[in-house]
Amino acid sequence: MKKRYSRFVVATMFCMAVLAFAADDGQEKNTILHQAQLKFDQTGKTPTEIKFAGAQQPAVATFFQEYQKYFQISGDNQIQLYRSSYDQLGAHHRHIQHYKGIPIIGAEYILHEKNGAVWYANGRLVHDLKMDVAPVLSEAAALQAALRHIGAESYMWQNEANEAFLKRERNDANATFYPKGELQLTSGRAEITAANMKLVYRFDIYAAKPLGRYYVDVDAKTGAIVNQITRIHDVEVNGSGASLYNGTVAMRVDQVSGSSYRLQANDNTVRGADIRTYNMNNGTSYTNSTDFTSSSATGPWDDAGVSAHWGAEATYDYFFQKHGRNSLNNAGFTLLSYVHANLVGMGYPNNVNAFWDGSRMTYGDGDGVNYFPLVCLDVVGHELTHGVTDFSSNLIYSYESGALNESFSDIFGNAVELFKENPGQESGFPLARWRVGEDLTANGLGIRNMQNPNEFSDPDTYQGAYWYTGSGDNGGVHINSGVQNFWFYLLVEGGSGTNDVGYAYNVPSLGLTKAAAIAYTN
Ligand SMILES: [Ca+2]
Ligand SMILES: [Ca+2]
Ligand SMILES: [Ca+2]
Ligand SMILES: [Zn+2]
Repeated sequence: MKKRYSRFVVATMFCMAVLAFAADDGQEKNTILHQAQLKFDQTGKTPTEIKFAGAQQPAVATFFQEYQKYFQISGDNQIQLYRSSYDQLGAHHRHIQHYKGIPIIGAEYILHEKNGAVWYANGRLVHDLKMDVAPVLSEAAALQAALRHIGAESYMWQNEANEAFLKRERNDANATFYPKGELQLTSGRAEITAANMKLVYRFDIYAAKPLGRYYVDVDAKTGAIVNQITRIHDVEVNGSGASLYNGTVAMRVDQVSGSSYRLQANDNTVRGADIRTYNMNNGTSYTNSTDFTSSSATGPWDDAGVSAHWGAEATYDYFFQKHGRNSLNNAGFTLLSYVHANLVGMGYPNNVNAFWDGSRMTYGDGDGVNYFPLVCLDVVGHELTHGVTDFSSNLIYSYESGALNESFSDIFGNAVELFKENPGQESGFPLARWRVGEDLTANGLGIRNMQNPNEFSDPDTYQGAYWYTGSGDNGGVHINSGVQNFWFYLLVEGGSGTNDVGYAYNVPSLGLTKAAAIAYTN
């Protein structure tokens, strides 16, 4: 088989070609890969792409058995699924190869699945690997080699405040910056081939002075440095700043240089998503927006910028800690906020608005008299929840589905606010907190009231008083939202009465956590 196979290499190197081998050496087994189109890497031995015809598509569960049979991969190799994502093309299952239980950096294969079958697969695995994977060096000795190599004056884990911050933010008493060595196989910067593989300890080393962050791969046999991957562009530190509505708040910021910081966090050490906040400088252009900068991680910062940045962090934390959701799409969607937008210049009647456009949040500054910048916690949470709703349901933004969409944003916007401002509390919240946007209005009344929607001429009863049937406001999405808003208030705080259509109700208080869990899974 090998001989005939090599004749095909030239034909398959740069284009897809159908391979149709006959078994001729007794070794080869019948597999569905015979009917597939394969494209090979430069060695001509490992397939970088495999395409299956309609009737000959394997199941995800059997793909690697077929692959193993076809290429006669030894049983020392295992394939592990580590992430699946879903979009309009179907499912994409990302796998990493392990050899004798140790992951091989960069040896990945992605199975693209539609209707339960794999129609296309791509990536690169390592064939014919034969090596001993018992380390000679201890992890501690390897770490000493890595630290000698970096040679920093001090490291993040040596500072108690940094360690305490990480434990608090991760809600994990064992969280630490102290590097843990992971045994991995890597070819360093060379091609991913069996001949180039080395057994290494990989350390994530975060230096405090001079600031820098690196993956350092130390040869587990010899102690030599195999690779250093700098993460210098992602030097994130603990900062703080004066917010507009919540006093001084803690947040993650990005150190651009020794004396320049900005409102970004892209290193994913504390949160599983990047969070970036930009200044539109009262303009209308996203591309002309600038970083919010400061000469110190602790400010001074633009206070509206701080509120938007910290609010995005708080919303991320709420959905992650309370609902196990990793950002808007549950897959680390980057949270982009644009503050000080000139909404009038963008076609709005005034600057009293904030919106989610499917990709980012945009915040206006209010009118400076009755309305302040729209970056208070329940409004930030409201806008970001539109993103969550976009990714998890098809609540069309008009009429009743739109009113539910709006209401979910009010519900989780206020849940973020209560989670952050009254940590651990389940009920008995200040009535003012059940308003929406109370912090951004000069009179403190906000723009809606979940506890008493009627105050703003919004209904609290389905088809009750103030129920809106017109076509304005996309069919009353910010009006009829009052019904579900009041439902949520009742679930959290409890209450009794008779609704507008004559039904008597008596609802016990479930508390915020249970009520939010019900709303989240609705
Ligand atoms: Ca990142
Ligand atoms: Ca509120
Ligand atoms: Ca009523
Ligand atoms: Zn909204």
